[in-house]
Amino acid sequence: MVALAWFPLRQPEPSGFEADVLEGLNETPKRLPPKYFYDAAGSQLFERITALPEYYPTRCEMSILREHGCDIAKLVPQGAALIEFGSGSNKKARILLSAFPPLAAYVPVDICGEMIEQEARELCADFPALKVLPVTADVTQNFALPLPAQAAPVRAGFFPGSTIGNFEPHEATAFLRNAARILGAGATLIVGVDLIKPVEVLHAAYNDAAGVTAEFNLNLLKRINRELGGTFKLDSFEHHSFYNRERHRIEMHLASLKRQKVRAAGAIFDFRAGETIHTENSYKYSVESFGALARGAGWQPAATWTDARRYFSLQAFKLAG
Ligand code: AVI
Repeated sequence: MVALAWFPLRQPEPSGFEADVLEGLNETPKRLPPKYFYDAAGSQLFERITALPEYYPTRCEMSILREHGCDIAKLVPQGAALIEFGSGSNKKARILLSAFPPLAAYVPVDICGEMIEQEARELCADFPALKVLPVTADVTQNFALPLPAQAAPVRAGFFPGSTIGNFEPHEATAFLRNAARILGAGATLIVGVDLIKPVEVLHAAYNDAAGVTAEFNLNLLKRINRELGGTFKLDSFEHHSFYNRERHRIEMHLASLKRQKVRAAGAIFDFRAGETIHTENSYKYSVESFGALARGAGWQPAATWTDARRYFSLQAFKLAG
C-alpha cells in the first residue's frame, strides 16, 4: 500500500502587501505603509511629482549637487566604493560620479531589481571605467555588498531625495545604524534632508494644482483593488494633505467621503464619513535636529550644503575610523 503524506489544509500565508493591508486597515486610526505607493503606475506618478512647479525638493537637491559636487567629492578618497541606498533613478549619482575621483565601484541598491539593472547598463555606457555593481535589496535591512565594494579601503553612502523623511524618526535611526554596519569604519554618508520651512510652501508641494499628488495617493487604492481584490471606489475617497506643526511632518491621508463598507484582501472594512487612512508622513528637519538624530546612530556631522532659500539640505557624516 502506498502511504499518502497528509498535509493539513491551510490557507497560504498572506504576502507582505496583503498582510500589511489587513493589519493597517484593522487599526484605529487606519493606516497603510508608504512603500506600497511605488508600483509601476505609482513610480511614474512620483516622477511626475518631481517635475511639478510646487514640488521643490528634487530641483533644490539637484542644484545643491551641481553647485557643491566638487566639495562633496573632497570627503570621498580615491579608490573608495560608493553605495547608493534606494537609488531608483541614478540622475543624482551621475552628478557625483562626474565630480568624484576614480572609485573602486558604484553599488546602486534598490528593491526594484529591474529598474537598477537597466539604469546600471546606461551608466556603464557613460562611465566605461566605472565598475557598476547593482544589488537588489531592501535598504532598511542588512544586505551584503559585492566583493569589490567590501575590498575597497573605505566606503561612502549616498541616500538622496529625503526618502529618510518618510521613515518615522526611530526608523530613520535604525536605517542610519544599519548603514553604519554596512559601510564600516571610516565611512562617509551623504543624506538628502528636507528642511522645515513656511507652511504655505509645504502645503503647495503636497497639494499641487494639477492634482498629481492626489492621483499618487489614490493609486494606492487602485493597487489594492487590482492586487488584493479590493472594491474601493476611487470617487468615494479624497486626498488630504497638511502640515502637522507639532511633529514637523506633512501627513497624507485618504478620507472617506461617506459611510461605506469596502472589501479588500478577503476582509470587509467599515468607514465612517470623514474617516481617513493615514498613508504617509514626510518629516521635515532642521540641520541641527537631523544632526542630533544621526549622532544618536553613531555618525559625526562633517558638512552641510543647502540651496539659497534653505529649503533642502545635503548633510555629510563620518563614521570613526
Ligand atoms: C519619496 N518622498 C521623499 C516623497 C516626499 O516628499 O515625502 C514622497 C511624496 N509624497 C508626496 N509627494 C511626494
